[in-house]
Amino acid sequence: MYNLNEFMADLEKKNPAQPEFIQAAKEVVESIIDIVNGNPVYVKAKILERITEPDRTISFKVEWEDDNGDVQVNKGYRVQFNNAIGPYKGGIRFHPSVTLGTLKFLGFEQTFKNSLTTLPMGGGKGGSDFNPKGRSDAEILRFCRSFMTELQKYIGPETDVPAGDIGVGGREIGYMYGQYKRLKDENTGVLTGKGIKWGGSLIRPEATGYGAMYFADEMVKAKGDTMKGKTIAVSGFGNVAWGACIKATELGAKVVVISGPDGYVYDEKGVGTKEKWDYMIELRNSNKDIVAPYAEKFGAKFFPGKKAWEVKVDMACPCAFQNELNLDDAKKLIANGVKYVIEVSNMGCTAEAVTEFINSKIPFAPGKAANAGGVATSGLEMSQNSMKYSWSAEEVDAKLKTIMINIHGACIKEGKSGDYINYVKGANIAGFKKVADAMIELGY
Ligand code: 2IT
Repeated sequence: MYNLNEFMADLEKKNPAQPEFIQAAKEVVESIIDIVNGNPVYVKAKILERITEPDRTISFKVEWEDDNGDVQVNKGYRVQFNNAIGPYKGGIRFHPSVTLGTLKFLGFEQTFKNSLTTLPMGGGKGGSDFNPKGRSDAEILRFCRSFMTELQKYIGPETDVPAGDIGVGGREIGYMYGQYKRLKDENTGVLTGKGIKWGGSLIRPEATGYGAMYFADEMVKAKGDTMKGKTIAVSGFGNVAWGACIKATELGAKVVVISGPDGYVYDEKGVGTKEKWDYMIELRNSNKDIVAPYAEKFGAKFFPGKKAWEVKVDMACPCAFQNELNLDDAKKLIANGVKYVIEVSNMGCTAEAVTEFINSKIPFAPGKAANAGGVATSGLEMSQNSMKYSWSAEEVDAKLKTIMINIHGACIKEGKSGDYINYVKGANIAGFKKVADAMIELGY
């Protein structure tokens, strides 16, 4: 039988100085420990020790030359967390905050998220402490080439299929895939999030945000409510926030707050138009501040240095970074009458914030359920690559929607108690069971 505190103390001792990994593991272990203790097969199989230990962590050196001719050295990683149900699958993050501990948290989360998609994908994550901000196109190209020269030794279409994440979009996937093809002479689609002309899937760029709003729509319906007229606050201005704003608007809701590192804007006319997003993407691509120029151009109110969570809205959607929404933010949102919280970034809320939402009976969707549409559509890209075929946007979108509805159903099945759906518990139990059962059936 497992004891939560003893197990967590031991895990922390084995993984020192990795607070994000411990946070992610604790949330899952808390949700599943009763199920594990109630099943002697899980206990005998030492399933908790096995599921919290990555299969493999790979660390390598990335050397490249900047535009001044100076040599630069970065750290590169790939964490191959668990391949019980399919090839390792998960994004690559380029951000100065990236450490092995960050990627272990993300790879661990990815394992359960990928299980929830119903597609055969294991969990992995990779990245580098390289900071792409302010770098020229030529520097990005040289960095990506060098990163892939090393990474290609460890990945393959049946082994490990990386994709994008923060700091890695279509351009970076292109440069990395180009180098992979140069070295291997293969057209196996080993990365997802590829360009549409060279093996990518329609809908992949918008899939994470679209999927999150399909999930939100299900949450709202489960309360006998509707998305129509709901006001939403969103943080972030990448592909994920963009997809969420567009789909939320299509569903009849209104995104009134959008935030970036320089503060947030309150735009009572709504953020979700193509013209507004094209402008934000133009600013982002030229490495400029986004929120202040947006406010000026579209006559919205700008709140410099403030977080999006102080505004009265019906729905809060963190779409930027881990732990971006803390206990104080949660209390402000609740005091202002927030009705739903959809975590679209990976572990976007601190553990204390999540507990506050759940104790206040606010429907709260964890990232591993709400943002699973991104990797699910990566799975659909893999299917299309294997078939040497491509589906229409409508076909991919319909499959994505069905997957999100099914994930919501799984959360209800495992997380509903009385009239409250605990989506954290539901997602963790549903994601865990499939991986754990597969591990047991496969032996060790
Ligand atoms: O966090 C995520 O699920 C992603 N960054 C997408 C991973 C993928 O393989 O598409």
